[in-house]
Amino acid sequence: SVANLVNKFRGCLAGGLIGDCLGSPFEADNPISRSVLYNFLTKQLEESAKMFQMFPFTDDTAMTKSMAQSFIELKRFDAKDMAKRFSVEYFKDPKRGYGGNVVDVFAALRHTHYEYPYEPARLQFNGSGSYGNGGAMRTSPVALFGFHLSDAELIELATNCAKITHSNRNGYNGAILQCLAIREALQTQSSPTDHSFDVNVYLNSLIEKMQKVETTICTETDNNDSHNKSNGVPETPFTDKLNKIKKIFESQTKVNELSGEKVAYILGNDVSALKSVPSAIYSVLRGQTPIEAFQSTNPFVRTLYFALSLGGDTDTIASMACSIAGALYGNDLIPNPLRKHCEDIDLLIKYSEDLYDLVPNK
Ligand code: F2R
Ligand code: MG
Ligand code: MG
Ligand code: MG
Repeated sequence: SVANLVNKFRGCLAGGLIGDCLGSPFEADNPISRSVLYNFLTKQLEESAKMFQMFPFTDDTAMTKSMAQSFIELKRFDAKDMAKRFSVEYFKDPKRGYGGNVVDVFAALRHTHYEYPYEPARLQFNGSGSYGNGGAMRTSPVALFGFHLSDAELIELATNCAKITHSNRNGYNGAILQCLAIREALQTQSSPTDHSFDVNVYLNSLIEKMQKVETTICTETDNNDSHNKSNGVPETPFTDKLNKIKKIFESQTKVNELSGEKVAYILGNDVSALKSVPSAIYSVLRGQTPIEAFQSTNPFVRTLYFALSLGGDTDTIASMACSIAGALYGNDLIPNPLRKHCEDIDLLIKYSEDLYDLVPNK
């Protein structure tokens, strides 16, 4: 059993919201200005602010909320229900910064009355499917609802949830990795005194699981075999990136040397899942040790700072990083001022508690 699991559930959804709301003002800044970021985050951390500026959430959280609602109301996974919630939410409130092409999926889902929830996504990009990070960015409710599942069951659930919009192998595998990273964080007990945990144990577990995911032979329903294999050997791009991260973390000197800009160059910072999920995971691990450019003793704050410092798809990378960090450290470590800046924080906390209530045999 995990100590204070409900606190970790709350931290996961609160963290994801904070990363999205505080990251979206910088989305597409590439590179991001150090001084602007320093001043911004310093300001959002002020305890005694007269007024807390409210930052709206974007598509990342809109879709996370739909996922959570579907699990909470049905107490099971239903692809049609989830597809309908995504689509209805989009048409109700379309100006949330959705991806350029996923909106066609929402239109096609509505047009076909959600009868074939996987069809529109399969047809995207001439049948190759989206490899955007939209499946990964909304996956936290899967890790919470599926907390008690076996790896194989959790992976299947994450895949089926992602494929409603993202049928490209790298699109749904990114969602699987993000989901596994959150579940691993929920199961990891960081030190009650200095919040440390074993980075190597954490990474090795993810590498072992992703290796299995990426080397498993694809079924005929996968529509992008050309991406999967070269010379009969399955490609393992996510596993390769995790191994790159592992190599960097073998030397603390190397870790200290790498600025956000350099990490963005090595791992990526764009809207594709492959060039954002590993960067989010890196940011969480980077949060374990001090950051010269932003002095904070709080590893959640350091994670947020580093994720934003990558630039590019900041709302999504920070949201994914902070949902993992929140799952690791728990809600109590998240500074109160940060949450006060976020639209719908109380609702996300409520959803995390509702999802916790659904976990059997706690
Ligand atoms: N859309 C954005 N940000 C840019 C604009 C918003 C900004 N606030 C502004 O207005 O200035 N952010 C959101 O989108 C990302 C998630 O996107 P998702 O859900 O994966 O969408 P989509 O459309 O499926 O994919 C995104 C783009 O990736 C490229 N792409 C994907 N698969 C492709 C393929 N097989 N071949 C070629 N290109 C592919 C396309 O350019 C898609 O438009 C998050 O950042 C979220 O915050
Ligand atoms: Mg967004
Ligand atoms: Mg698609
Ligand atoms: Mg984004």
